[in-house]
Amino acid sequence: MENNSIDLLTGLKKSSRQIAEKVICGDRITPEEGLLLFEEGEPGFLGMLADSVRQRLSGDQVFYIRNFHIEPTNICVNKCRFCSYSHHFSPKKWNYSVDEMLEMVKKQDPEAREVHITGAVHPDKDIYYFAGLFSKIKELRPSIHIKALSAVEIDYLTKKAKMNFQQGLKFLQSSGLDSIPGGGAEILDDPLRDKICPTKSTSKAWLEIHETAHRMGITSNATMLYGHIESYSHRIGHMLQIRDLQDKTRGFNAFIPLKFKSGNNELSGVRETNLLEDMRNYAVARIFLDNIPHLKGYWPATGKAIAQLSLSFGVDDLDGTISDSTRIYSLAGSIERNPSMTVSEMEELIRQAKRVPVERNSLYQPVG
Ligand code: V47
Ligand code: SF4
Repeated sequence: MENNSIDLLTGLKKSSRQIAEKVICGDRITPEEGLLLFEEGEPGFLGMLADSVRQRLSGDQVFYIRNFHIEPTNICVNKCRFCSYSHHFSPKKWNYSVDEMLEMVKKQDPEAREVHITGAVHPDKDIYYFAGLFSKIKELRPSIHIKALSAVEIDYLTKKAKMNFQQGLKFLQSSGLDSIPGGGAEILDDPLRDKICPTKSTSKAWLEIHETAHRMGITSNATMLYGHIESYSHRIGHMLQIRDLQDKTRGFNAFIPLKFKSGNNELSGVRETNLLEDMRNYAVARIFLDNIPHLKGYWPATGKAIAQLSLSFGVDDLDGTISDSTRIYSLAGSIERNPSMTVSEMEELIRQAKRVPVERNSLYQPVG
């Protein structure tokens, strides 16, 4: 009999059945096996495997947080080809003052536990400006968790201040920074980065910043921008580097696949991935990244219905209530023009998927 023949009992190829056995036993899959899942995995099969990993890690719980964003500016020294948000492509241009941002904080939900602050890399802003912003936010709302500055922003700010990553992060931490978001990772492959974001931080810098943060007790997330000009091998290579770093530090809270949205940017000619591809991507991420506790379905980017469906493909975290405070995805064509969810809407969406909603803090501890 041929080596990769169909097993009559399961209907699976031998290679797929072997991977399934590994995943169900909690064993790690290899990059080659990850690639095979991307190339040959049928959606129902991938969903079942991803679900077994999610169930092992989170049971029936689906997490969310009361949060909002601040995007200080969209004026950017970079010109990433997939970006619709920066002043190079957006019809709007903004650069808020610290006072304006403090006013935003005052107006936001008093029960919000987290503010996510990230934006473009403005040529005139420095590390002292952000340190001042963070400390003033903490004066206003001492208990709020500040998740701020992607590794790309940290790279720029620390270099400008002639600090190394540890010095820069220590200074920001002492000013109120609590954790760092996962942005700027895109695909951690420099030849590919040269094509889609040529002036952005290197893969090495992104990984070093996260590693340094983790060693200082600052946790973070990791994103992956997929569905543009990358291949499945690029995606696996990206996730392998995240998995390897997580083995060393255990500092990543969540992995966040970000589907490329083609509205109004230099890659607008690229056709967006379809729904099955998006679900395949969530599932393979959940199966491959066995050491990352949470997989986030970022609904302002995907829309609520797709986020709900992703709960059957490994996702156990729906980010948060957002409160109409981010523009990154609406400017790129997301159906969520003014993303906002009430707590009851969020909980209903999770219950409809037969899961248990759990309000969390930024460190994924249940609250409320
Ligand atoms: O790095 C920009 C992506 C990221 C587009 O850590 C695009 O909790 C798709 O990192 N199509 C920034 N994606 C956002 C980000 C993030 C979002 C939500 C939660 C967290 C977290 C982090 O947005 C960028 C880039 O990968 N992005 N333009 C676009 N047209
Ligand atoms: Fe600037 Fe970020 Fe847009 Fe790149 S993705 S151009 S760094 S705002």
